[in-house]
Amino acid sequence: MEEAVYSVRMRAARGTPHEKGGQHISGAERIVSSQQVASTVQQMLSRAKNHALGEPDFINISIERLEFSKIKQIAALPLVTVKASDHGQALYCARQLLLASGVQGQVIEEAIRLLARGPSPGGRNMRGAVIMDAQSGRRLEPDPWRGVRVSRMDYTPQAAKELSRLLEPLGLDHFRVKEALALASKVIWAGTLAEICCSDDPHYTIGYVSSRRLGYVRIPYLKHHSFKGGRVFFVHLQEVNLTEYIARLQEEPVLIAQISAVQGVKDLTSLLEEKCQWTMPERATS
Ligand code: PML
Ligand code: MG
Repeated sequence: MEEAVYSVRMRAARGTPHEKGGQHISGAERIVSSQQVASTVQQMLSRAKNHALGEPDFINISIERLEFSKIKQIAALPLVTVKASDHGQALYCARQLLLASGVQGQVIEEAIRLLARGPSPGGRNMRGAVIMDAQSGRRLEPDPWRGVRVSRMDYTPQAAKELSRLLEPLGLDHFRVKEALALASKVIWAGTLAEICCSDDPHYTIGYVSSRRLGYVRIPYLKHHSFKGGRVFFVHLQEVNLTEYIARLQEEPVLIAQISAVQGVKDLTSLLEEKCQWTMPERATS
Protein backbone atom coordinates (compact mmCIF):
# COMPACT_ATOMS: atom_id res chain seq x y z
CA MET A 1 0.00 0.00 0.00
CA GLU A 2 1.31 3.50 -0.80
CA GLU A 3 1.84 6.37 1.67
CA ALA A 4 -1.64 7.95 1.48
CA VAL A 5 -4.77 5.86 1.84
CA TYR A 6 -8.41 6.89 1.98
CA SER A 7 -11.12 6.20 4.49
CA VAL A 8 -14.35 5.76 2.50
CA ARG A 9 -17.53 5.72 4.59
CA MET A 10 -21.16 5.29 3.65
CA ARG A 11 -24.36 5.77 5.62
CA ALA A 12 -27.88 5.66 4.27
CA ALA A 13 -31.17 6.68 5.89
CA ARG A 14 -34.86 6.89 5.09
CA GLY A 15 -37.38 9.67 5.70
CA THR A 16 -34.95 12.35 6.82
CA PRO A 17 -31.13 12.35 7.14
CA HIS A 18 -29.59 10.58 10.14
CA GLU A 19 -28.98 13.96 11.83
CA LYS A 20 -32.71 14.68 11.76
CA GLY A 21 -33.76 11.30 13.07
CA GLY A 22 -34.10 9.38 9.78
CA GLN A 23 -34.26 5.60 9.91
CA HIS A 24 -30.84 3.98 9.54
CA ILE A 25 -30.74 1.66 6.51
CA SER A 26 -27.15 0.81 5.80
CA GLY A 27 -23.52 1.71 6.52
CA ALA A 28 -20.07 0.62 5.36
CA GLU A 29 -16.42 1.37 6.08
CA ARG A 30 -13.29 0.83 3.99
CA ILE A 31 -9.71 2.06 4.00
CA VAL A 32 -8.36 1.82 0.45
CA SER A 33 -5.60 3.03 -1.86
CA SER A 34 -6.12 6.05 -4.08
CA GLN A 35 -6.78 3.81 -7.13
CA GLN A 36 -9.58 1.97 -5.33
CA VAL A 37 -11.55 5.01 -4.17
CA ALA A 38 -13.83 5.31 -7.23
CA SER A 39 -14.76 1.61 -7.36
CA THR A 40 -15.31 1.56 -3.57
CA VAL A 41 -17.71 4.52 -3.83
CA GLN A 42 -19.56 2.70 -6.62
CA GLN A 43 -19.86 -0.50 -4.57
CA MET A 44 -21.09 1.40 -1.52
CA LEU A 45 -23.69 3.24 -3.56
CA SER A 46 -25.13 0.06 -4.97
CA ARG A 47 -25.05 -1.54 -1.52
CA ALA A 48 -26.95 1.38 0.02
CA LYS A 49 -29.58 1.20 -2.72
CA ASN A 50 -30.11 -2.55 -2.47
CA HIS A 51 -30.55 -3.12 1.26
CA ALA A 52 -33.10 -5.53 2.72
CA LEU A 53 -34.47 -2.71 4.90
CA GLY A 54 -35.59 -0.88 1.74
CA GLU A 55 -34.42 1.97 -0.47
CA PRO A 56 -32.89 4.95 1.35
CA ASP A 57 -33.75 8.60 0.68
CA PHE A 58 -30.38 9.92 1.88
CA ILE A 59 -26.99 8.43 1.07
CA ASN A 60 -23.91 10.04 2.51
CA ILE A 61 -20.49 8.93 1.25
CA SER A 62 -17.38 10.58 2.75
CA ILE A 63 -13.81 10.29 1.57
CA GLU A 64 -10.96 11.26 3.85
CA ARG A 65 -7.24 11.11 3.16
CA LEU A 66 -5.22 9.33 5.84
CA GLU A 67 -1.49 8.98 6.25
CA PHE A 68 -0.71 5.29 6.04
CA SER A 69 2.21 5.43 8.48
CA LYS A 70 -0.05 6.87 11.22
CA ILE A 71 -2.63 4.06 11.04
CA LYS A 72 -2.50 1.56 13.89
CA GLN A 73 -2.09 -2.05 12.78
CA ILE A 74 -3.81 -4.61 14.96
CA ALA A 75 -4.64 -8.33 15.01
CA ALA A 76 -8.06 -9.79 14.26
CA LEU A 77 -9.89 -11.67 16.99
CA PRO A 78 -9.85 -15.46 16.58
CA LEU A 79 -13.11 -16.65 14.97
CA VAL A 80 -15.23 -19.66 15.84
CA THR A 81 -18.91 -20.65 15.51
CA VAL A 82 -20.75 -22.08 18.51
CA LYS A 83 -23.23 -24.90 17.99
CA ALA A 84 -26.85 -23.75 18.39
CA SER A 85 -29.90 -25.25 16.66
CA ASP A 86 -32.59 -22.73 17.54
CA HIS A 87 -33.11 -19.27 19.01
CA GLY A 88 -33.48 -20.59 22.58
CA GLN A 89 -30.10 -22.34 22.41
CA ALA A 90 -28.57 -19.27 20.77
CA LEU A 91 -29.71 -17.05 23.65
CA TYR A 92 -28.38 -19.58 26.16
CA CYS A 93 -24.97 -19.55 24.41
CA ALA A 94 -24.89 -15.75 24.28
CA ARG A 95 -25.67 -15.52 28.01
CA GLN A 96 -23.00 -18.06 28.97
CA LEU A 97 -20.37 -16.46 26.74
CA LEU A 98 -21.06 -13.00 28.15
CA LEU A 99 -21.07 -14.27 31.75
CA ALA A 100 -17.71 -15.95 31.11
CA SER A 101 -16.44 -12.65 29.75
CA GLY A 102 -17.31 -10.73 32.94
CA VAL A 103 -20.74 -9.20 32.19
CA GLN A 104 -23.36 -9.36 34.98
CA GLY A 105 -26.46 -11.54 34.40
CA GLN A 106 -29.06 -8.74 34.68
CA VAL A 107 -26.99 -6.53 32.39
CA ILE A 108 -27.00 -9.29 29.76
CA GLU A 109 -30.81 -9.52 30.00
CA GLU A 110 -31.14 -5.76 29.54
CA ALA A 111 -28.87 -5.86 26.47
CA ILE A 112 -30.91 -8.69 24.91
CA ARG A 113 -34.12 -6.74 25.60
CA LEU A 114 -32.67 -3.75 23.77
CA LEU A 115 -31.66 -5.81 20.73
CA ALA A 116 -35.16 -7.29 20.61
CA ARG A 117 -37.02 -4.00 21.02
CA GLY A 118 -34.68 -1.70 19.09
CA PRO A 119 -32.16 0.23 21.22
CA SER A 120 -33.15 3.80 20.31
CA PRO A 121 -35.66 5.51 22.65
CA GLY A 122 -38.22 5.25 19.82
CA GLY A 123 -37.72 1.47 19.70
CA ARG A 124 -35.93 1.52 16.34
CA ASN A 125 -32.54 0.28 15.24
CA MET A 126 -29.68 2.75 15.61
CA ARG A 127 -26.89 3.84 13.34
CA GLY A 128 -24.41 3.12 16.13
CA ALA A 129 -23.98 0.93 19.18
CA VAL A 130 -25.11 1.05 22.79
CA ILE A 131 -22.32 1.34 25.39
CA MET A 132 -23.25 -0.31 28.65
CA ASP A 133 -21.56 -0.57 32.04
CA ALA A 134 -20.95 -4.32 32.51
CA GLN A 135 -21.69 -4.04 36.25
CA SER A 136 -24.74 -1.79 36.49
CA GLY A 137 -26.27 -1.92 32.99
CA ARG A 138 -26.24 1.88 32.80
CA ARG A 139 -26.20 3.18 29.23
CA LEU A 140 -23.19 5.38 28.59
CA GLU A 141 -23.40 6.50 24.96
CA PRO A 142 -23.84 10.29 24.76
CA ASP A 143 -26.68 10.14 22.22
CA PRO A 144 -29.06 7.17 22.70
CA TRP A 145 -30.84 7.94 19.39
CA ARG A 146 -27.65 7.65 17.38
CA GLY A 147 -25.41 5.37 19.45
CA VAL A 148 -21.66 5.21 18.83
CA ARG A 149 -20.70 4.38 15.27
CA VAL A 150 -17.42 2.48 14.93
CA SER A 151 -15.52 3.92 12.03
CA ARG A 152 -12.25 3.89 10.04
CA MET A 153 -11.28 0.21 10.01
CA ASP A 154 -10.38 -2.33 7.35
CA TYR A 155 -7.87 -5.10 6.57
CA THR A 156 -4.51 -4.72 4.87
CA PRO A 157 -4.74 -6.38 1.42
CA GLN A 158 -2.56 -9.27 2.64
CA ALA A 159 -4.65 -9.85 5.77
CA ALA A 160 -7.90 -9.72 3.73
CA LYS A 161 -6.50 -12.37 1.39
CA GLU A 162 -5.37 -14.56 4.27
CA LEU A 163 -8.77 -14.26 5.96
CA SER A 164 -10.58 -15.25 2.74
CA ARG A 165 -8.28 -18.24 2.38
CA LEU A 166 -9.18 -19.42 5.90
CA LEU A 167 -12.92 -18.65 5.67
CA GLU A 168 -13.45 -20.16 2.23
CA PRO A 169 -13.35 -23.87 3.22
CA LEU A 170 -15.91 -23.12 5.96
CA GLY A 171 -18.26 -21.46 3.45
CA LEU A 172 -17.84 -18.16 5.31
CA ASP A 173 -15.91 -16.03 2.84
CA HIS A 174 -18.58 -13.35 2.85
CA PHE A 175 -18.37 -9.58 3.23
CA ARG A 176 -20.70 -9.68 6.23
CA VAL A 177 -18.46 -12.00 8.24
CA LYS A 178 -15.32 -10.09 7.29
CA GLU A 179 -16.77 -6.69 8.08
CA ALA A 180 -18.23 -7.84 11.39
CA LEU A 181 -14.90 -9.40 12.40
CA ALA A 182 -13.02 -6.19 11.52
CA LEU A 183 -15.45 -4.09 13.55
CA ALA A 184 -15.45 -6.50 16.52
CA SER A 185 -11.64 -6.63 16.52
CA LYS A 186 -11.39 -2.84 16.60
CA VAL A 187 -14.05 -2.68 19.32
CA ILE A 188 -12.16 -5.06 21.64
CA TRP A 189 -8.81 -3.42 20.84
CA ALA A 190 -10.31 -0.05 21.80
CA GLY A 191 -10.91 -1.22 25.39
CA THR A 192 -14.28 -3.00 25.28
CA LEU A 193 -14.78 -5.94 27.63
CA ALA A 194 -17.33 -7.75 25.44
CA GLU A 195 -19.87 -7.15 22.67
CA ILE A 196 -23.14 -8.71 21.56
CA CYS A 197 -24.43 -8.13 18.02
CA CYS A 198 -27.50 -9.10 16.03
CA SER A 199 -27.79 -7.83 12.48
CA ASP A 200 -30.43 -5.20 11.73
CA ASP A 201 -30.98 -7.00 8.43
CA PRO A 202 -34.26 -8.91 8.94
CA HIS A 203 -33.01 -11.90 6.93
CA TYR A 204 -29.66 -12.41 8.64
CA THR A 205 -30.11 -14.49 11.78
CA ILE A 206 -26.49 -15.19 12.77
CA GLY A 207 -25.16 -12.91 15.47
CA TYR A 208 -22.06 -12.95 17.65
CA VAL A 209 -20.59 -12.38 21.06
CA SER A 210 -16.99 -11.20 21.17
CA SER A 211 -14.73 -10.57 24.10
CA ARG A 212 -11.15 -10.20 25.20
CA ARG A 213 -11.32 -13.63 26.73
CA LEU A 214 -13.14 -15.61 24.01
CA GLY A 215 -12.49 -13.82 20.72
CA TYR A 216 -15.24 -13.63 18.06
CA VAL A 217 -17.91 -16.29 18.58
CA ARG A 218 -20.57 -16.54 15.86
CA ILE A 219 -23.99 -17.68 17.12
CA PRO A 220 -26.51 -19.13 14.61
CA TYR A 221 -30.18 -18.17 15.25
CA LEU A 222 -29.26 -15.40 17.71
CA LYS A 223 -31.52 -12.99 15.87
CA HIS A 224 -35.19 -13.90 16.24
CA HIS A 225 -37.28 -12.63 13.29
CA SER A 226 -38.97 -10.15 15.64
CA PHE A 227 -35.64 -8.62 16.84
CA LYS A 228 -34.74 -5.12 15.63
CA GLY A 229 -31.03 -5.87 16.07
CA GLY A 230 -28.02 -3.76 16.92
CA ARG A 231 -24.83 -3.83 18.97
CA VAL A 232 -24.11 -3.46 22.68
CA PHE A 233 -20.53 -2.81 23.88
CA PHE A 234 -19.93 -3.69 27.54
CA VAL A 235 -17.23 -1.80 29.40
CA HIS A 236 -15.80 -1.76 32.92
CA LEU A 237 -16.36 1.88 33.80
CA GLN A 238 -13.38 1.98 36.15
CA GLU A 239 -11.08 0.76 33.32
CA VAL A 240 -11.94 3.27 30.62
CA ASN A 241 -11.89 6.99 30.09
CA LEU A 242 -15.21 7.20 28.27
CA THR A 243 -14.34 10.23 26.13
CA GLU A 244 -11.07 8.71 24.91
CA TYR A 245 -12.72 5.32 24.43
CA ILE A 246 -15.49 6.76 22.23
CA ALA A 247 -12.97 8.83 20.26
CA ARG A 248 -10.93 5.66 19.61
CA LEU A 249 -14.01 3.79 18.38
CA GLN A 250 -15.21 6.57 16.11
CA GLU A 251 -12.08 8.28 14.91
CA GLU A 252 -8.88 6.27 15.29
CA PRO A 253 -8.07 4.58 11.96
CA VAL A 254 -7.10 0.94 12.32
CA LEU A 255 -5.98 -1.69 9.84
CA ILE A 256 -6.11 -5.36 10.64
CA ALA A 257 -2.74 -6.66 9.58
CA GLN A 258 -2.73 -10.06 11.26
CA ILE A 259 -5.31 -12.84 11.16
CA SER A 260 -5.73 -15.11 14.18
CA ALA A 261 -7.15 -18.64 14.33
CA VAL A 262 -10.26 -19.38 12.23
CA GLN A 263 -12.20 -22.41 13.40
CA GLY A 264 -15.41 -24.20 12.43
CA VAL A 265 -18.28 -25.19 14.73
CA LYS A 266 -17.60 -26.03 18.40
CA ASP A 267 -19.97 -26.88 21.20
CA LEU A 268 -20.36 -24.36 23.99
CA THR A 269 -18.75 -26.51 26.70
CA SER A 270 -15.51 -27.14 24.83
CA LEU A 271 -15.40 -23.55 23.71
CA LEU A 272 -15.69 -22.28 27.27
CA GLU A 273 -13.08 -24.75 28.50
CA GLU A 274 -10.50 -23.74 25.93
CA LYS A 275 -8.25 -20.95 26.98
CA CYS A 276 -8.13 -18.30 24.33
CA GLN A 277 -4.64 -18.16 22.79
CA TRP A 278 -5.08 -14.67 21.46
CA THR A 279 -3.20 -11.90 23.25
CA MET A 280 -4.54 -8.36 23.32
CA PRO A 281 -2.52 -6.12 21.01
CA GLU A 282 -1.19 -2.94 22.52
CA ARG A 283 -3.85 -0.30 22.91
CA ALA A 284 -3.62 3.37 22.04
CA THR A 285 -3.10 5.57 25.09
CA SER A 286 -4.07 8.88 23.50
C1 PML B 1 -24.43 -7.33 10.26
O1 PML B 1 -24.06 -7.58 9.12
O2 PML B 1 -25.29 -6.49 10.45
C2 PML B 1 -23.86 -8.06 11.43
C3 PML B 1 -23.55 -9.48 11.12
C4 PML B 1 -23.01 -10.22 12.33
C5 PML B 1 -22.61 -11.66 12.10
C6 PML B 1 -21.65 -11.87 10.99
C7 PML B 1 -21.18 -13.34 10.93
O3 PML B 1 -21.85 -14.14 10.28
O4 PML B 1 -20.13 -13.67 11.51
MG1 MG C 1 -26.44 -3.70 8.93
